Amino acid sequence: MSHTPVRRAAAPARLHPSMQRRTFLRAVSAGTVVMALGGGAYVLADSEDEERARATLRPDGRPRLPPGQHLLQRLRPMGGDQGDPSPGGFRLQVHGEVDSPYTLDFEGLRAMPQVEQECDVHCVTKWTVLGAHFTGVRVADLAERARVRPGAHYVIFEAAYGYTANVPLHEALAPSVLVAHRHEGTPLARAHGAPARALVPDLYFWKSAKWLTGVRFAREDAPGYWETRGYHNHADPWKEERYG
Ligand SMILES: Nc1nc2c(c(=O)[nH]1)N[C@H]1C(S)=C(S)[C@@H](COP(=O)(O)O)O[C@H]1N2
Ligand SMILES: [Mo]
Repeated sequence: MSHTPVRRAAAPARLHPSMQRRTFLRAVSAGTVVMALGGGAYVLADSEDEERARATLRPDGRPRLPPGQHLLQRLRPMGGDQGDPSPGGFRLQVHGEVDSPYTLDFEGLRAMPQVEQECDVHCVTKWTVLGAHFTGVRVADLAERARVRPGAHYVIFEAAYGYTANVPLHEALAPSVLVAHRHEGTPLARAHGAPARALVPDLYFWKSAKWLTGVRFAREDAPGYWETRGYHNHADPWKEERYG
């Protein structure tokens, strides 16, 4: 893993120390690329965009920008143990508490109904990207094909090197939850989970497992990689469910 919970928690404080935030934003302008101390480039959005996003409501009534979040213009690669990025090597196991388990290769994934969507993503390290574009297959469609049993209550996303993330079934079946393989009009970059990742826009981004290898429907909850390392089991950005 490229960062421990302690380093993750420290990163946003370094970028946006709350007392110095105004000074910080005066010193840079929108589009400025800021190199963080820990490495990695941040592209800052305009602070007026940020205030506007705080004041704007989503169709579900929640603010566009969840509490404590700041805008970035682009996804920031957050690291992780990269799996095989080649579409040829891709296998997605859809299994668990289902009557019809199956495995999809990349062509199989592309043969499922494709959804193109615009959505916002929120990282627990306090950055948000508004209006990101992804293409992929709804977890709801994968579930329907697998004939999920009534006893299933969770989805466990399984990824390379044993990374997992747990999501309550009813939330994983939301239309915005995808197995995504394209981002901003191009195949997913390796750092962002190529060839396919989970996308759960309305929970903190750690739930969106990159280098996805499986979607497991489960009777019992199974806290995953970050959930067993001090992070919240549910991860709702509007409730600031950051730490467990
Ligand atoms: N397999 C895997 N998926 C992962 C991670 C990881 O370490 N391994 N990190 C998570 C975290 S903490 C975040 S914030 C997002 C970051 O996605 P990005 O690198 O595309 O911005 O991926 C999530 N998915
Ligand atoms: Mo994260």
